[in-house]
Amino acid sequence: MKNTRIDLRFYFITDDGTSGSGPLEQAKIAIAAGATVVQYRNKAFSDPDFNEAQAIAQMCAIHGVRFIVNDDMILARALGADGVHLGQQDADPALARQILGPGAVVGVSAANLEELARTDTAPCDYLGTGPVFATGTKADAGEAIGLHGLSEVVRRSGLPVVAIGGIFPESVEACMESGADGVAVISAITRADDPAAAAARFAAACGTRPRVL
Ligand code: 3NM
Repeated sequence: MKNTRIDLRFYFITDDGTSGSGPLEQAKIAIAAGATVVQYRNKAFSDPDFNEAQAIAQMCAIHGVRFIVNDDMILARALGADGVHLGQQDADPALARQILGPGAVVGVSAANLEELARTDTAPCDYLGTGPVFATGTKADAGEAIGLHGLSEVVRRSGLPVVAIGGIFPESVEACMESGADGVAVISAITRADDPAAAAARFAAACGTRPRVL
């Protein structure tokens, strides 16, 4: 089975670039606010991070939040994650599907229509596209595609689409109106003066409900 149903509305991604709170604290804030997905993204992953990643996985399981690991299928399996998110330079989606099995969530990034055309979307459950707006969080993110670019990818992909890159609570409605099923966010929460308040504004814009942790 493919195209596992996943509620993409409020897709939080952990930030490994902040000097303040770490991924666990960030994930707690997002889950409490009403995130529907947490992606563990740690490009500088090292052994001591495993316990932290596991704690996030457990928190997601308890609260019915989908837990996705960026790039690393071995880590995803070790953590009992719901699935993986793959960039264009990462493993092939078909391989991920084969390794993780029919019930896993497999997501893939395609920055724009050109990348989408090169992507094997058949084994995937959803597509991440962007940056929709300018972002300082990912150095190699490329040019922003804007809302028009987002709507074109939505129209062509045939998959649920999550918009990523430079998204703030104020831009959620426009992304949804452009056909996105959800928004993925890092810095507008993790680098906000008040991350919990920022996460609550995302939840309100995405139509999700807060949880008691
Ligand atoms: N991927 P922020 S943009 C992780 O375009 C990531 O594929 C992107 O962070 C892509 O919400 C991005 O801080 C960073 O802009 C998103």
